[in-house]
Amino acid sequence: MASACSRLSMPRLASTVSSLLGDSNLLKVHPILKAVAGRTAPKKDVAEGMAEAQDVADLLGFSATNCLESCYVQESQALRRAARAALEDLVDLSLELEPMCSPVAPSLEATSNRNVANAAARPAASVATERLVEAMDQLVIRHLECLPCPNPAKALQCAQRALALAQRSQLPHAAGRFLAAVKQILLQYPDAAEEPNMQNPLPCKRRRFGKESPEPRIFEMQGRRAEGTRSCPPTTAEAEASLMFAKVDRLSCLPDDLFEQYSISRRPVVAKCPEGTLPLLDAQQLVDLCQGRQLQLMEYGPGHEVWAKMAQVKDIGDRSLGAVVRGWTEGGQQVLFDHPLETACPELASRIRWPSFLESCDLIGQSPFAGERGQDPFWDHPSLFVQPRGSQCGVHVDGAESQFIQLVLGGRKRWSFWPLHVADQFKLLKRRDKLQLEVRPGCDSEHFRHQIRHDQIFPETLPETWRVDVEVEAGEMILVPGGVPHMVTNLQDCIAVSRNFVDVHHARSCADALRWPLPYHDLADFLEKQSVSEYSLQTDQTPSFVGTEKSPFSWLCMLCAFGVPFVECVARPPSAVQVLPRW
Ligand SMILES: O=C(O)CCC(=O)C(=O)O
Repeated sequence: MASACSRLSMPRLASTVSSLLGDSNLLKVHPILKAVAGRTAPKKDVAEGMAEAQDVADLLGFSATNCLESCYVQESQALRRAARAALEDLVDLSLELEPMCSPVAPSLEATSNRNVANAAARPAASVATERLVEAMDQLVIRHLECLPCPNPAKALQCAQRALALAQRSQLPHAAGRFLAAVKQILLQYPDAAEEPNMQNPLPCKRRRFGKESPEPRIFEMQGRRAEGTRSCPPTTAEAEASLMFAKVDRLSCLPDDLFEQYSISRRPVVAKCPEGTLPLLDAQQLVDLCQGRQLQLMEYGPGHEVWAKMAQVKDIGDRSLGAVVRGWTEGGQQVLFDHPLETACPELASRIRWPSFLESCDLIGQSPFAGERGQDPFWDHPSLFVQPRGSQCGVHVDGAESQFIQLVLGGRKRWSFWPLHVADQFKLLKRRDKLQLEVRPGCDSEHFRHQIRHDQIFPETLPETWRVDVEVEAGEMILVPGGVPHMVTNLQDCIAVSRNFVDVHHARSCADALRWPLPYHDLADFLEKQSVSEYSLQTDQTPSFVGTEKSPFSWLCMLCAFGVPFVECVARPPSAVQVLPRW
C-alpha cells in the first residue's frame, strides 16, 4: 500500500505530463509542461497538496484557453488533459486522505431541488470541502470536454460523488447543481452509468475547427412545405418518438388566456400583432434609425460548432448596419442575430409595445435579478435580428428552457421545428451538448476565473420526418415554448425583435436548466418558489411537472436504477407527483 507521503504527490499529473512531453507535436507547450512537471512532488499535507493541484490546474487551464483562442487546438486539448489530471489528483487526495470529505448517500428529502433551496440556514461547510466541491465541479466539465472525446462515465461518477459530498456538507446550491448535472449526463449519455471501462472515453467525431465551406443561399421555394404542417408519416422506428405538436396554429389575435393555454400545452403559435404596437420597417429605414452605431455582427456557418451555428465576425472595419446592408447586395451574409436592441437602436426599442401577457407572465422580468448581468441570463434583452433574404441559422434550442417571442417588423421568415422531447433530441436528432471550461485571469493578479461555455450542437441537416414548418411575416408574432429545437430561414430581408422569458408553466424546467451547466442558482431558487406557490394555489398539493418532463421523484428512481445510492428513494410515495392535464 502506498505511504501517505507518496499519496500526497500528483501521480496522474506526473504520468500525463510525461506522456505529453514525449509527443513531438506538442513542442510549443513543452515549456509549460516542464514547468508543471516540477510541481508533482509529494506535499507536506492535504491542504498544501490541494492548493498546489488547483494552482497547476488553473495555470494549465489558462494556457489551454489561450492556445484555443490562438487556434492551437491540439495543444489546447493536451493542456486541458493535464489540467484534468491535476484535478483528479486533487480529488483523489482529498477524498482518500481527508475523512471529513468522504461522501455518504444523500437523502431524498434534502436532495430534491426544492428542499435544497430551503437549506440555506444550515452551518457552513469547511473551506477545504468548498474547495474540493469546486474542483469536482471543474472536473465534471473537464470529463465532458472533447479531449478529443468526452468521458461521460467518469463525469457521472464524479458528479454523483460531488452530489453526495455537497449534500452531506450542506451546500445546497452545489447539491442542486450536481443533481442537475447527473440528470443531464444521463439524458445525454444514457449508457454512462453502465460504461464497463471508464478509462475508455466514448468515440466521437473529430471536431471541425477549420474554416467552413461557404453555404449556398437558401431560396424561397427550396424545400418549402405546406404551411403549419409536418411531412409524410413516420416509419416504424421513427414512430417511437412522440411529438410535442404536429402543427402550428395561426390566429388573428392572441388574448392573454389563450396564450396561457399554448404555454401549458407547450405549443408554438403565430398571431397578428395588435394595430399600432410595432413599426413596420425595411432595412434602409432601420439603417437610418441606427445612426451608424458599430455593432456585433454574426455569420452562419454550417460547420460552426457553436449555438445556432452563428459565429461572431471578427476583424472587419465598418461594423455599422449601413455597411452590413450594403454588403448584402454583393452576396455578404453578415447579420444582426440576437443583438441587444438597446445598444443597436434605442430609438426602435422605445417604439415597440410588447403584448400585455408578456409583462404579466415573465417571471424573470419580475424577479429581483432582472437585468443583472451574471444573475439573469437574458439581462441584455430585447434583441434585434436583421438578416438578408436566403440567410438562416442552424438548428438550436433556446437557453435555459426559456420561451421565446419574436415580433416581425419587416420581411417573412420560415420557422422549422423538430418538436421532440429532450431524450429524443439526443437519441434521434443526434444533439450534442459541447462543454468547455475556460480559465481567465481574475480581478486580482493571483486568481483565476472559471467560465463554462455551453453550446448545444445539432447536425447540419436533420430528418424531415419530424419537421413542422410555419411562416411568420411583418406585423405578426411567434411564441415558442421552451426546449423545442428549431431553425429559421429568412425568405425575404427581415427585421425582427425578440425576448426570451419564462412563465410559471416553464418555471420548474427552467430552474433545473439554470443550475447546470451555467450556475444561476438565485434565479433558479426564485423560479422554483414561484412554481411551488402557483401550483399549491391551484391544486393545494405538491407541485406538479408539466408535459413529459421527469419529476424529481422519477429522476431519483431512475438514478436508483442506475445504482446511485439514494437510500430514501423508495420510501417516498409516488402519489407526491401529480401530472397536470395537457390541452
Ligand atoms: O429569427 C431568427 O433568425 C432566429 C431566431 C431564433 O431562433 C432564436 O433566437 O432562438
